[in-house]
Amino acid sequence: MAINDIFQAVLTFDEAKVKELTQAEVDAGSDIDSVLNDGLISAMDEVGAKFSAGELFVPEMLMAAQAMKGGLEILKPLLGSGATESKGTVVIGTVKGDLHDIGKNLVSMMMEGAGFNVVDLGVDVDAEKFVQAAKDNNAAVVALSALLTTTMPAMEATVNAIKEAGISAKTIIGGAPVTQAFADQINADGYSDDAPSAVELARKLMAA
Ligand code: B12
Repeated sequence: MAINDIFQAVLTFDEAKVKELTQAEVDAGSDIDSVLNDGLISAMDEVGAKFSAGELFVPEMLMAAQAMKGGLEILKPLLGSGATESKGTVVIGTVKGDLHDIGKNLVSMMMEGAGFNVVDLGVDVDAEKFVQAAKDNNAAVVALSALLTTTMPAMEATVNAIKEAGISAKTIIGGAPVTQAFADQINADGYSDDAPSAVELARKLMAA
């Protein structure tokens, strides 16, 4: 019941309530996996479904992600202690020369909401930094964002650098000017056009 209240609080973008209810579950010794999966993650899945159905838009998705993050911050210390298993590591960043980060942050938050360990490298990230971070963190997925047509070549350079370094992580790309055709052209492993479908893509690639 209380876990369903967490789910509802995320869907009503009530960060204070999400934090309060999550803390109460932790204090009561509830199963952390259940708080995470049935409360926070399933709420973000619902948000993703509503976004795809055109019932919610980017501002609401950001608010829900922010609320979910409030709960996640409380669970994080417990998650790292082996109380529950991470679903894999995603290294994410906006490529070199590009400073746009709103979409990237949204993808990052949804990935966290889905239970992945997310290493966010920020903006203006060069290929070497992606390669190093993928190695250091044993990444399952490397996610690249670009909002400028002029920085799309940096995506190609990064995908190539990752493959040349022999890193097995799957590369996924996105951002307003990016398309599936471009992903195919540069041999990226996947493309998606919004944050919820980026989560689905990461899940699919990790399962493969
Ligand atoms: C906000 C904004 C800015 C802000 C950025 C603030 C910030 N912190 O990000 C500021 C003002 C700084 C800015 C600067 C510039 N901008 Co600007 N900016 C925008 C704007 C209006 C919105 C972008 C945005 O945040 N959208 C909302 C998010 C949620 O959407 P999104 O990023 O597409 O992300 C979604 C998906 O694409 C996907 N996704 C995103 N990343 C990833 C990654 C993966 C792996 C996956 C799977 C999916 C995925 O999921 C996201 C969530 O659903 C766009 C216009 C537009 N409509 O896109 C122009 C736009 C991108 N900017 C543009 C330009 C030209 C610039 C400047 C060069 C302007 C200038 N002359 O200085 C500079 C460049 C600075 C730089 N070096 O990066 C042009 C680009 C044109 C082009 N063809 O390249 C645009 C298209 C505006 C235009 N119509 O001219 N900009």
